[in-house]
Order: sequence, then structure tokens, then C-alpha cells
Amino acid sequence: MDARQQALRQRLETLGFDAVRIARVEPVPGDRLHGWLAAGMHADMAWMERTAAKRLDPALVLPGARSVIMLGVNYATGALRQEGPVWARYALHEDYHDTMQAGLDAAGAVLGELYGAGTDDYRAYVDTGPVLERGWAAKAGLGFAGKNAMLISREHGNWLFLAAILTRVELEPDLPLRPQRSGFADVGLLCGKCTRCLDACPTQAFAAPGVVDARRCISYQTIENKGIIPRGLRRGIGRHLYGCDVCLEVCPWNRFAREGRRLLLTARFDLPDLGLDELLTMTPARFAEVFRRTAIKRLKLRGLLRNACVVAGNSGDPGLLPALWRLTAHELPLVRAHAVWAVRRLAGAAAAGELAAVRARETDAEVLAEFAGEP
Ligand code: B12
Ligand code: SF4
Ligand code: SF4
Repeated sequence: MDARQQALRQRLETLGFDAVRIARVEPVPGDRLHGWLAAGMHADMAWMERTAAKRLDPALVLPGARSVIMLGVNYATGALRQEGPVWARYALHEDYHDTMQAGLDAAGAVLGELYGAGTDDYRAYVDTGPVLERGWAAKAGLGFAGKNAMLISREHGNWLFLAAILTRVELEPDLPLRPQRSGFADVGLLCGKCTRCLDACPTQAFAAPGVVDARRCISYQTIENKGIIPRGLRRGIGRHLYGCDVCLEVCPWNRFAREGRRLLLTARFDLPDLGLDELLTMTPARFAEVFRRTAIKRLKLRGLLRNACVVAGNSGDPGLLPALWRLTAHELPLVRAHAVWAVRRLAGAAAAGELAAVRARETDAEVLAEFAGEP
């Protein structure tokens, strides 16, 4: 690697990126992404379908793109006790899209300084761009594609946010961790015979090693799905209020993960202190105050109440019933539906009379459907 590229790597690390690796841009074999989409595993994330061609060919995103700089930001939290509702660890930060963007802006300036790249010569993305971030990271040797579908790093385990800079600058590519048969992202490259993640998934969301059916994934259901959570999945959601880390947490590669520097992150480790009762009675003003600058604000209060009802229904705690009864009269059918489910699950036959009264005044078909069958 020449001195200039060495300097680039060093400057990017100084900006707060804990892992910096480079791959040469080429079209990606399309069978996996197309197969995933054709099977409907993207659920209602129609944007995944619309952007498929771009995801498979970076030249459609940036004509003349030669290299992709893959960046990782470590968000390992060490032991983190969550005794009530459980949050995905990534969510215990201010929105990483915003905090990492500052680092990407600075990284663009470094490319300009060292290589004379203008703003037209690169595109920088964190999460929301049409880029197969995990695949490129595996190709660049930033880690490997685990059977849990995560990009797993030897130094940081599963706990890495990824970002990508596509650029017209020709850089010397890094090697993958081991030669890959597909040349892109061989699933399970360093997993050996282990299947812990596949076995641990509470909702059986893995269609195959490395392939997540979003329709069954708690992360999708509690974050991306804006509507009713399918009844058949709600028990499996257990205490997961927002996102899910089960298939990440069980991975033995995390044993080697060190806590990161967090130069591009702002922790919100106070969120697990919010009790279920507090969540179920949250007002719009309090929601705005507590979740300011976090990704959770995109879920809106209605989504948070929906999720909290599911977790409350699974809690076995009858002390939550007063708050849940109030939510059976909420103005939004989405919230009423999940509140009815939770009340039925917690109070059972003992509340048959009150439930009949709630049902009698209900007019929404989706809420009425909640009164049928086992909760
Ligand atoms: C859509 C999406 C989701 C969906 C679908 C998940 C999925 N497995 O695809 C849902 C909402 C379920 C989700 C959940 C989560 N997500 Co998400 N998600 C994305 C997003 C926007 C696109 C992913 C995608 O393209 N999926 C389509 C599938 C087919 O592709 P893939 O698994 O990513 O890619 C693999 C294969 O396609 C393969 N491949 C592609 N072509 C080919 C060709 C050949 C021949 C071969 C062999 C392989 C191959 O290479 C890739 C590496 O395995 C990315 C951001 C981005 N722009 O990439 C974040 C991203 C993947 N998510 C992320 C995170 C953190 C999560 C959660 C952990 C959040 C949480 N705690 O709740 C969970 C984890 C669930 C899991 N086990 O995957 C991180 C992952 C970081 C990492 N270290 O891997 C990303 C990269 C966001 C970021 N910038 O940090 N996510
Ligand atoms: S994030 Fe949770 S629900 Fe989704 S695949 Fe992993 S373990 Fe299963
Ligand atoms: S838990 Fe085991 S199978 Fe799953 S990604 Fe980690 S090493 Fe691979």
C-alpha cells in the first residue's frame, strides 16, 4: 500500500471509524438478492425492490466508481443488563445515521485533500444508500458474512455499524479474511459447524443460513412494520420492545469484541430505565422529549405503544392491566388492537365481561379480529 493510501486509512481512523477496508468495485452476482426479493422476504420494504439494480451495480449509483471504502463504527456496549423491555443495542444511541454522517462529511474532505477528489467523485452512505454494505465489507475483509447474516469482524464481533464511500479514485483493494468461492460474500466463512444463531432466533426467521425472512424477524416487525404485528409472532417477540439482537448476542465471535471509542456515537444507555408502565402511559410531549435525536422517533408514539402492548402481554404482570385497559380505548385502531390482545393474554377469562363491553363499542374490523381465537 502506498504512503498516500496509508495516510488515508490513518486519517479515517482518526475521524472515528474503527475499521477501514477497501474493495474494488465490480458488479455483484444477483442471484441472492433477487432470490430474497422474489420470495417476498423483504416484506413491505418496497424500496429494496426499487433499488435492486443499483445495489447490484455500484456504477449505477456513481458512474465510473472504481473503489468502495468500507467503514465500521464499533458500538459494543459490554455487559448491558436490560431487566424490563429489551432494546436492540444499536438503538441505545442518538441516531447513528446523523452522528456518523458528520464523520462521512469529514472523510469526503480527506479524499479531496489527498486525492484531489471533488464532491462528484464520491458518494458516501450509512445504511440508507442503495449499497449492499455487508457484502462489500466481506469482500474488503472488514469481516465475514455470518450465518446470522451479520458482518462479523474479528476485532469488533457483530457490533459494527457500517458505512460505504463509493469513489472514482482508484485505491489498492484489501483482501477478504479468507479466499471466497463466490468472490463476494461467502456466508459462514468463519462459522465452522456452529449454528447457534439459527437455533436461537425466537421467531424462526432464518430461511437458510445467512438469509433472514424479514416477515418473521422481530427487528422488522418492531421497527419497519408500521401496521399490525402478525398475531402468530407476538409471543415470540417476548420482551423485545425495539429491534432484536438475539442472533448477534449468541455469536461466539463477540468474545473478542472490544468496546469502541464512540467518537461518532452518542450513547443513550438511559433508555432501558423506562419501565413498561411509563411506556404504556407516555404522552406525545414526553415521547418527543425522551426520544429527541434518536432513531426511535421515526417509530412515532403509536408504534412504541403498539410494541409496548406486545411486551406487556408477554410480561405476565397483571399490574399493567389498568394502563392496557385505557389503551383499548385509544383513538388509533393500531394501538387498540394490540392492547386488546395484551389484555386478553394477561387477564384471560377473568375479564370476559369487560372485554365483551370493549368489543360491543368497537367498530374497526382489525381490532374486532383480535377477539377471535387464542391471544
Ligand atoms: C433491509 C435491512 C434490514 C432488514 C432485512 C435484514 C436482512 N438480513 O437483509 C431488517 C429490518 C430485518 C434488518 C434487521 C437488522 N439490521 Co439491517 N439493514 C438492512 C439494509 C438496509 C439492507 C440489507 C440488505 O440488503 N438485505 C438484503 C439481503 C439479501 O442482503 P444482505 O444480507 O445484507 O447481504 C448479504 C447477501 O446478500 C450477500 N450477497 C449478496 N450477493 C451475493 C452473491 C453471492 C454469490 C453470495 C455468496 C452472497 C451475496 O452478501 C451480503 C453479506 O452477507 C442494511 C443497510 C445496507 N444498505 O446494506 C441494514 C444493515 C444490514 N442492518 C444492520 C443492523 C445492525 C440490523 C439489526 C442488527 C438491527 C437490530 N438489532 O434490530 C437487525 C439484524 C437482523 C439480521 N440478522 O440480519 C446493519 C448491520 C451491520 C453488520 N455488522 O452487519 C446494516 C448494515 C446497517 C448499517 N449501516 O450498519 N435490516
Ligand atoms: S434479529 Fe432476532 S428475530 Fe431477526 S433473525 Fe435475528 S434473532 Fe431472529
Ligand atoms: S453464532 Fe455461530 S453460526 Fe452464527 S454467525 Fe456466529 S459463528 Fe456463525
